Amino acid sequence: MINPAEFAEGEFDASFAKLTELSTNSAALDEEVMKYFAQYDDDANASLDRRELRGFLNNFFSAYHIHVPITDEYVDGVFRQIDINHDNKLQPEELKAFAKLFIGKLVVAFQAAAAGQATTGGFGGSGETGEEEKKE
Ligand SMILES: [Ca+2]
Ligand SMILES: [Ca+2]
Repeated sequence: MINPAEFAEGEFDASFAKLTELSTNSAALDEEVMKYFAQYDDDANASLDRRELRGFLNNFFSAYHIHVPITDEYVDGVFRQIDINHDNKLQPEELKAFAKLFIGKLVVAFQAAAAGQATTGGFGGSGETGEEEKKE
């Protein structure tokens, strides 16, 4: 999922360091999430819909060279995972809560990549091997 060889020189370490910092500093993570939130909330209604979430995922995954095909099913799976109160919109608080879990997984994936191991993902949604992730 994460291949250090695809990163420019120093980029992998910089990304890894940034993610590690965000995973241990929740104030910094909240701030980062809000920055993204404002950026991708196109219609400025203080919530993200599926289209806006897709824009965010596209950008974020390419920034970190994360190879997950962002299909409609994937976006929908991630969306439903984040939408805790099931109002079909993503509020900043929901995205913050999700970001904490997500960053934790990313750090693990980066650690594995740094150690030269392949990981089998588990980034939520229904992509990849995520089929057995709790489904109701
Ligand atoms: Ca919106
Ligand atoms: Ca919601």
